[in-house]
Amino acid sequence: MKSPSSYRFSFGPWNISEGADPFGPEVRPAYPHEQKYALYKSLGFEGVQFHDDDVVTDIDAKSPAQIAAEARRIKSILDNEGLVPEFVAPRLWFAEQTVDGGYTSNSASDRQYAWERTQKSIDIANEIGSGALVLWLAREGTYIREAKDAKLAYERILETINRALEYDDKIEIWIEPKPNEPTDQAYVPTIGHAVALAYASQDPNRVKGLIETAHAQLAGLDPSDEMAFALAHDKLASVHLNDQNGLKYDQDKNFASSNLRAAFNQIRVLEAAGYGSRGEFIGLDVKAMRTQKGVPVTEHLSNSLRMFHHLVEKVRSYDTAKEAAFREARDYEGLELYVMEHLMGVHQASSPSTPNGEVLSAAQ
Ligand code: 3MF
Ligand code: MG
Ligand code: MG
Repeated sequence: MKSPSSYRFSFGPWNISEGADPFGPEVRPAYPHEQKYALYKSLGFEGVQFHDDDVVTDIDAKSPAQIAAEARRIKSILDNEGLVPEFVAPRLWFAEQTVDGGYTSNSASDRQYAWERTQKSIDIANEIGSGALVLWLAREGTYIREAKDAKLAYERILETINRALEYDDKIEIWIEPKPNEPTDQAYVPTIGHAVALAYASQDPNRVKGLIETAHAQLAGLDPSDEMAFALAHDKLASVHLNDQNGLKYDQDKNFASSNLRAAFNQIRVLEAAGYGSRGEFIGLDVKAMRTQKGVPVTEHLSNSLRMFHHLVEKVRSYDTAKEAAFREARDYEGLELYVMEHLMGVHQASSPSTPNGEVLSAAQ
């Protein structure tokens, strides 16, 4: 069993944000992008998740040689700080060419732009020493269903995945599903869709998923079951742990802050599967509260990490023999009470009982 410190943690520079919400302006001055790398280690993180333009600014204006040089410069910063680049994601949801999506746009020139950004992201990943391309398919969806041919859109996403696999014979593609926002409906809303794309691709072993807690919740699904599904197919490459208070805008709240039991269950599932033993990161995708003062604001990251560590302890002190006995007796009322009291730190002598109310010996 791993010690909590044996997990490796990551986040993206966008998580040290200026505090804007979807309807308002920024409320804090920007913390200089390249100074963020110096914060990682002291906050307890060693992995950096990148958008392509976090590595290479003004990416459209730069030649391949300039892109490579810029990426090498960032790599030397990472090396100096002792940081590891986890993945690179083409930030297609910021580009004017992709207002109606990239890979699934009806416009051939938009699709070409999206493909070129994807190639550049793979080139950048290679330069900085990351083996993974993340596709958060943000704008690959529709505001209204009639806007696109959905079947063709699915085919185009698969075609893009295959092109990327062909373009580089080592890169892995990690799909981060999300059901909506910024579109009304996204084409890859759940990990099931992502895993289907993986199997349909020409190299299923190199196509995996990244599950964000809040994205599963926005789809009305349980994040721990989504993770379990990916793990059962050996397709969980990374996670974005965070939280979400019901069906609202994408909140990226602190891990465990709204749904403590669901957070416990995510770690329970990850631990049971040995997640992390092949170097997978525990990634966080959390946003600071708009009201938080100071620059840079980082408490949301350190507090989420702290909750993760506390919950790892809760998972490791959870009595699986007791759980097994409750399951055997099919006493889920008893099991639930045990889980809740365990989470609350209340230690009552709860034991499974038979339908007649006799206490089972296995759990005593
Ligand atoms: C989406 C992501 C990131 C976003 C980031 C934007 C890889 O959930 O994880 O894409 O860029 O969250 O704020
Ligand atoms: Mg989110
Ligand atoms: Mg995310």
